[in-house]
Amino acid sequence: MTEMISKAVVEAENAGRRDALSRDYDSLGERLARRGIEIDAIKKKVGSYGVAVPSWGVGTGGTRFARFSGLGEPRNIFDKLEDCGVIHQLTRATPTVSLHIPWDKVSDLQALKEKGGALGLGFDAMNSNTFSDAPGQAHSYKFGSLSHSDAATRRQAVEHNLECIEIGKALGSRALTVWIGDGSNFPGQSNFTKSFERYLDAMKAIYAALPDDWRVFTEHKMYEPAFYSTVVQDWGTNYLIAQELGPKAFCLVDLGHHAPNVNIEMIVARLIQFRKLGGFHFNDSKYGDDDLDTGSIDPYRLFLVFNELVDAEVRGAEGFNPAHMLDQSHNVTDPIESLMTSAMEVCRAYAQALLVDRKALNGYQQGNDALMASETLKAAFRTDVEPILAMARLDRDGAIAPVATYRASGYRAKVAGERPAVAGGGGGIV
Ligand SMILES: [Mn+2]
Repeated sequence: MTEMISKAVVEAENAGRRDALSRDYDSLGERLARRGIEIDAIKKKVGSYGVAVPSWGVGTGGTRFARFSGLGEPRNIFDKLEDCGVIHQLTRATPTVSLHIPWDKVSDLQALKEKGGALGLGFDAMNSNTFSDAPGQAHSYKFGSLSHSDAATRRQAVEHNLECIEIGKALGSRALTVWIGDGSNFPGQSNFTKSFERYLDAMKAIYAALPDDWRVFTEHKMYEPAFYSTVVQDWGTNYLIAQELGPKAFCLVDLGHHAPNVNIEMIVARLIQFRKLGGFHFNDSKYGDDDLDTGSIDPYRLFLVFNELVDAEVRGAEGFNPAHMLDQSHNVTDPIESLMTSAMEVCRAYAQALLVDRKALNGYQQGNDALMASETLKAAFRTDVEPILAMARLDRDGAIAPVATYRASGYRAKVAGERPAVAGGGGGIV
């Protein structure tokens, strides 16, 4: 196993924090025991939890106005995997990487697979890109891709997705995520019905090429790059797509792809109920996109989403097996630090949701005791579960304090010396 951060640094950083953590863990364990909760059982569940890192997330993101490069940015997918290796080594919460084609396209897939294996990383869902033009492609996606009015352009977009499946098969992936930027900027520019029909026809061709043990996730987004109408704009449209395609098709919920104040946790519950929740892109937003780090704005909403997931897990909801991925843009932070804290925020929401007294909650719901139902959720959310998360990391040779350990390691300065700045390279927001 290749360790990106020297074990000596991790051990030295942990040594100074170990005793305090041990006392904090025991103290929390005592308080949870009073609530009838066994802390080691929660730690075990948190320790086995994983969220995928998007390969594009380790590069610095930007807006349509500008992108301000960071130091030592990864030059290619091999560099990206090394950065992902750092994130997983210190947090022990990100065992897989989600690739993006063509940004991560390489000629030697075996070498890529071996690199992942050496870093202890597997490959999560493949992501296709028909929202921008690759150099030299025959037909432009300026006016759409899978729903384009021109059949040859649609065919090109379908074939790109088939290529993503082939690459994923070679790497051991088991899913394809499709997000398109198709839509319109003017009333009348496109026919809503015809464009959705064309999209469904194209997706059916992709679906037909899926291996038996694969799933396809379609991702909705309310607006941008098209600002008047978007072909796959909301969870209702997304559900229709999954229904039309068949049993291997599921809806992917990107938390930032909804209007402000939309009740995302209820959407999650609906999709679980009708066995079409495929997975998540975790992030946070202040307005209407996936620009901000997971849990940075509204950690309570993240908790409420996980409350629905744990509810489904506990009752053994049929067909419940969502894929968990991060998808966010890092414009002003070191992407490795943002992804580590975001992975930990997801783990935190999961741990808090595991603490919900579901029997009591059910009683309050049955008895229409709105205040106590809310307080039952709040009691779980207010619990500082950090000792559980830190102990779960320590048990698996991770860092008690990942960001401090990362800074102490000097990793960013080291790669800044090895990786000359490059232009482009693909990044931003999906
Ligand atoms: Mn996304």
